[in-house]
Amino acid sequence: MTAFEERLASLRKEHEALLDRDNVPAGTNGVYQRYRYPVLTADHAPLTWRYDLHPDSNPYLLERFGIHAVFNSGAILWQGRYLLVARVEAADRKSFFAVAESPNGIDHFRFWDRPVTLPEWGEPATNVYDMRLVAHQDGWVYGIFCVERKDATAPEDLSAAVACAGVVRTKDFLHWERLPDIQAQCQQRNVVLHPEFVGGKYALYTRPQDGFIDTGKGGGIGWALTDTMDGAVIRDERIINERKYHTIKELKNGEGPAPIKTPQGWLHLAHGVRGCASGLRYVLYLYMTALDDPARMIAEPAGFFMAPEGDEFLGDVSNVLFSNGWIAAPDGTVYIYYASSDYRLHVATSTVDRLVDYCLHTTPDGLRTGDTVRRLNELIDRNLQ
Ligand code: M1P
Repeated sequence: MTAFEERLASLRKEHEALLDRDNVPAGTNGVYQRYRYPVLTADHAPLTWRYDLHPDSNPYLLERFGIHAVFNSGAILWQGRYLLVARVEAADRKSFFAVAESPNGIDHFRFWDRPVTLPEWGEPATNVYDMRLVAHQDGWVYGIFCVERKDATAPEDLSAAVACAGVVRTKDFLHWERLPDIQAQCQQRNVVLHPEFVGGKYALYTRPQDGFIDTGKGGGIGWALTDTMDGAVIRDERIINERKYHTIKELKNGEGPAPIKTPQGWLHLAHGVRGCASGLRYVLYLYMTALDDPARMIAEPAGFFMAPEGDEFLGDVSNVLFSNGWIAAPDGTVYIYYASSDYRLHVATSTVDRLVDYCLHTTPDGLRTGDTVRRLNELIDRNLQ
């Protein structure tokens, strides 16, 4: 065996061992179950993406294409298969989308042979990321994602960028039809399509923002109706989930995946961001809205639902949990795909019943320390009776 063949055999063995590894339940707090291993990392990327596998052109079998991170993923249960459309970040900082598939939702995820070749619309994007997948009542699976382009009005500021929502739709995850970017009055990220028509229109969760990073006057998660997704426009946007002083979403928030329909209401997963001495802290929270009016809040537990733990704290953008994908399986299990620190993707499992119970029976944020102590004393009183 040549040195090249030996190295290739060892790379293949290591890679297969990673892809074949069973996941193991880790800590649970009763509401959800974490797992020991991330479901997708840069190391899960196929060897054919990273190496030139020809001894004549790559005699040392060096990596020729750096894959740096795999994180924020859309998710869907499709013909019995758990599909993720992951944000894959190359060493050159550009993200792209790639489909990975698992038979059970918690391990053995494998990328399909090729990444998604996204059709362009308008000026070609500098970057794309964070696709929310939704099987809409109209029969299409939509993917809405952030499109980033250089801010042409500030050519001297190399960080100035503009975010808007790109739209694709598919029926097989192989062929993607690009629709026009969603038109809005301001920058938009974290735009999510509601799975059902509302009053005969498409409904969007939005996140208005004055700048590329800062939301500025953008007050939180918004709601807007549009006649079509083929040239969607955000016009009469109203805030349905506000950010507030001294909460986990003081600085900004954003809808996660599309909400899950439950008998008690629409169940939402979102991220909340606050500033602290170490930078921005991203946590996940849940809230619920009414079945007959998905824009009307009916429950919002105080504080975070999930926050970074252990290794999750560290990555390219530390202290971040972010989710744009979850799957509610027919047996009631919910698979929550969350990324840590913009670097790797994990799964946590729960059930619709538990998540609804958590939402409906955890008291809301009273916005003052006195109210927090009052709520705590009420619980202690009940327990000491
Ligand atoms: O770096 C944390 C997250 O920052 C952005 O989200 P938001 O606009 O809500 O702050 C996105 O770039 C997201 O991909 C990233 O994980």
